[in-house]
Amino acid sequence: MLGRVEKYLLERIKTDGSIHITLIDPEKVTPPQASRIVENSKASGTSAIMIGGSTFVSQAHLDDVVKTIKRTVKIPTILFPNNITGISRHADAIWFMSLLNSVDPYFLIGAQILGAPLVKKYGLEPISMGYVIVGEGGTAGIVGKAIPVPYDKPELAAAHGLAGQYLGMHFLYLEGGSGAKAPVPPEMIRTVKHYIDIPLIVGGGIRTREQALAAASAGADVIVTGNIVETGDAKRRVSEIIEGVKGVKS
Ligand code: 1GP
Repeated sequence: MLGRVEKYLLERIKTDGSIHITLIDPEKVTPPQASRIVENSKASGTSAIMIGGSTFVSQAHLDDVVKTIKRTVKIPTILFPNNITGISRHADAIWFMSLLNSVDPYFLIGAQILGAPLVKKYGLEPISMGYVIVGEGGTAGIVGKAIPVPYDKPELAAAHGLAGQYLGMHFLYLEGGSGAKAPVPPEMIRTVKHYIDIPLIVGGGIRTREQALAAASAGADVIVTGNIVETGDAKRRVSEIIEGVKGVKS
């Protein structure tokens, strides 16, 4: 049976075509800053809030950020953990994810084994997701000991995605790395989308309406942006991106 947040995401995708999710990196913001960002993003039409970063954040700070976000907006909060330290009891759901192109079993299944009892104990909704790091990979690629799939090898990314789907994962995330110089190319998105039947999430380096539109038109069901919400004119840029994503049926 599907959980509440997963059902909500699938319904939003069905109705809107492609949707946007705002990523908050708890390492980079104070709770009041997080509150301001999510308020603006919600007003611009973002569908959910993801919370996670690539390095370490204290449990107390993560809890504070999640609690503040929950108080500010009513859309779902989904943890995006890089390790077991990314779990907070205050969120609605957690991407229960495996880094499919990691060479370290810890990021394939080790952290998940350690974290699963906590997910159960906290009553978080686990949403199964295959995570593939592509292109330059950024900090996530280094921390997760991934062998990133080069941007000019779309069929290799598709093979990772298909393997994730056949293993029973419900979503696939193509990650270009936070702050990537170039976002995941539309050609790679198109190829992966052609092979898989599960919803496709794309993020990393998306900064403009055109880039978001290109990703959505190529088949991304969910566009994630993190970095741009931390810039000065975040409100305008996020609403432009959401505008670009809206109504694109892949
Ligand atoms: C990173 O894909 C996300 O995990 C978002 O990337 O911060 O570059 O938007 P940006």
